[in-house]
Amino acid sequence: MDKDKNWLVSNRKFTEEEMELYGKEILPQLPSYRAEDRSIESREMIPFFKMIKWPRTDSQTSQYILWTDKVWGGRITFENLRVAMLATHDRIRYLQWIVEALDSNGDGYISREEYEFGMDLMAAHEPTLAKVPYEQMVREADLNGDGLINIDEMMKWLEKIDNRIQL
Ligand SMILES: [Ca+2]
Ligand SMILES: [Ca+2]
Repeated sequence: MDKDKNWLVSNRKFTEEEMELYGKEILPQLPSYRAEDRSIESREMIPFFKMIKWPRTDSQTSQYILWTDKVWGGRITFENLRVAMLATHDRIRYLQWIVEALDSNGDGYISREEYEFGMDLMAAHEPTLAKVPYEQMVREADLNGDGLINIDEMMKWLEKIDNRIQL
């Protein structure tokens, strides 16, 4: 398997303690650090990963930056970094994090706009992920038949897709 392709999975497991330490000791050293929401500019993930000695390829890092720019408007908070990094070795946890980030208005449902935006991004880092049209996704994912896709339905559908394309 192409290691670079599978950028979500890492052999390294981060612990909560480690992440707390990075949040306290490392993140505030970055020039763009903002104490009120403990955030940094997306590009400073590059020095951050170097400082914590977590080897990332350029394409991995540029996907994190792209995601941060599109989903969070260019800044990543410590909380988002923490959750994403704790999930790097755990595919299901990572999918959960993606789906929650996809629900950008926080109503618990994935709208057409939220879906299309998210699939574009995922397709960018995962070219083999076939772009499934929204209507088809709803047909496959809408388990309770209400015509809407909630977080749980989206998770289950992505898990299925995940198995189908053998990431
Ligand atoms: Ca939503
Ligand atoms: Ca539904």
